[in-house]
Amino acid sequence: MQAKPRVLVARAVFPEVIARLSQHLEVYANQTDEVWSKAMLTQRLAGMQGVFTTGGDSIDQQVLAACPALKICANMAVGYNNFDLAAMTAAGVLATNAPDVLTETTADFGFALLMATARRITESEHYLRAGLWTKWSYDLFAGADIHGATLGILGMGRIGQGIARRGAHGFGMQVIYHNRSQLAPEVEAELRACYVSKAELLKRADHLVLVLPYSAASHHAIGAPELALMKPSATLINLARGGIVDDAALAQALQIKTIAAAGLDVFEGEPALHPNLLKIPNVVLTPHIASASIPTRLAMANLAADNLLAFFTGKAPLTPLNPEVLQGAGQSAAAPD
Ligand code: 8YV
Repeated sequence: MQAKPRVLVARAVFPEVIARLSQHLEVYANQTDEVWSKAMLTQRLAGMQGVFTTGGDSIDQQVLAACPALKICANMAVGYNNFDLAAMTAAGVLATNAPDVLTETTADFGFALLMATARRITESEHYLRAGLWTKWSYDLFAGADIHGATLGILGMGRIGQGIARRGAHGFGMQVIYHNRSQLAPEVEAELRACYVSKAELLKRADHLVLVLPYSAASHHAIGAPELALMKPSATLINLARGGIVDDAALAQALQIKTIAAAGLDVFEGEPALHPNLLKIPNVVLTPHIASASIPTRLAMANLAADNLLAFFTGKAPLTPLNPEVLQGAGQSAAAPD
């Protein structure tokens, strides 16, 4: 009998997902959820044909060179900046991600973070818990309105569109966006969204939500010069990736009130945070949980597992990022002797 393909699951996941994978694959799980350095991951990947990764597990040229048996990397994330996709394609390694299943949950969270930030929810709760609330005042934690305001969206993919829909249809917001490419007129009409230049977006938005993918091109897309263009009353929400915002420049802008407030779910160098962000009150900080509803995280894990199972049972993976490597997939999926 042919040996089952060996697959490493780099981080702890739902036990039922490990059980599903184990029906067809020899699974090396990390259910104690140790966070491995790249060297440790590389060591554990030796002899593995597949890997189940999360957004923090980097698969680059070095890892690929050290793990020639590797045939597929299935990311439990829609973002895949942890993959060197060109190097994977060159090495004939299939990459898959986990799109769609998290869109609505992430868009919900974008709104939650926007509302918490604009209406100063966490700041006021900290004040109350600290026993500082002694009287009602006309301007106590008075913030910005959401209904009727101008919602700016930078990056108009699936999640951006989910946020636009909520803003336009749920809160009567005027939606403006900037993206690499303009949406089709019928999509713009449905979303009631208007395409503008990046500079106009920065100048006009009352609330600016970042939902663009991270790449060398989007590194520090929001830094001191961009923040300076924004309204002093504006809020900035980063749901996308750390590194898109220059966190040091943002902390400074929040301190001197270049903008009013920010809500951040992702950080440069996370889980570490720029220390200045922890010192200022007008920022809502959450630990990369935008997709973290239980059904959605389960759906993301199952989609990554489905990709692995499809690949190793000779079926078409559901969400390939470099489908060109599937030419000759029959031999790619073969288990070792
Ligand atoms: C994940 C995310 O929670 O899907 C993404 O790109 O950022 C999050 O939904 C995280 O990357 C874990 O894999």
